[in-house]
Amino acid sequence: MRRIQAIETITEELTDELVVCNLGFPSRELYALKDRKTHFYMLGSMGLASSIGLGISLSQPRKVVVLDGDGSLLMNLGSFATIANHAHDNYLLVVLDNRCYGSTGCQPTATAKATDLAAIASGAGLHKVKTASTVEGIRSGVHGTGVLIITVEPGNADVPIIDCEPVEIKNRFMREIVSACS
Ligand SMILES: Cc1ncc(C[n+]2csc(CCOP(=O)(O)OP(=O)(O)O)c2C)c(N)n1
Ligand SMILES: [Mg+2]
Repeated sequence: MRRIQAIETITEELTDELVVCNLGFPSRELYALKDRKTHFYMLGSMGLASSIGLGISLSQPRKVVVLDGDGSLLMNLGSFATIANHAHDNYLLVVLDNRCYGSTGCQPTATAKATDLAAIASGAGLHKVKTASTVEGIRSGVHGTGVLIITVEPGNADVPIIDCEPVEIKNRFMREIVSACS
């Protein structure tokens, strides 16, 4: 399955959850498939989606779903330990593992060879770690919490760049959180 099909399956299952999406093509694919005010598209900071999503989940009650990449998560592996020790039951980290830095030319990441993200997550203390590689697995997994690692094929969809200004992405997302809390 290609990453865009995994993202499409996830969007079909989600309703009003807050979504923080990894930079590059994953955000572009999500935006092209389905744009919502509840989506926060990362436009620059590789590796920080899981941490930003965790902070949001701790500050309000709504469920937060993070769509991260293998390469980005590998840049911030300590995030697993922070999630294991601090996340509440409203946080799901989805890792779209295409075994490469897909957005910048598909140079192989460590998961292409020896590194097992699910084992690292468990070792960091996370009890709810699932893996999926099918549409059905994604459909059920995305309703859980903890970590869901989805194996996808390399390849980016032919989708345009996001035509919403970064400040507007931030502002509308913040308004969405505030209105849900008030
Ligand atoms: C700190 C930092 N290093 C490098 C980049 C350039 N960069 C943007 S996206 C990307 C690849 C991301 O790979 P991954 O997280 O696996 O997501 P994928 O595109 O494969 O879905 C890279 C290297 C960046 N934005 N920030
Ligand atoms: Mg990747």
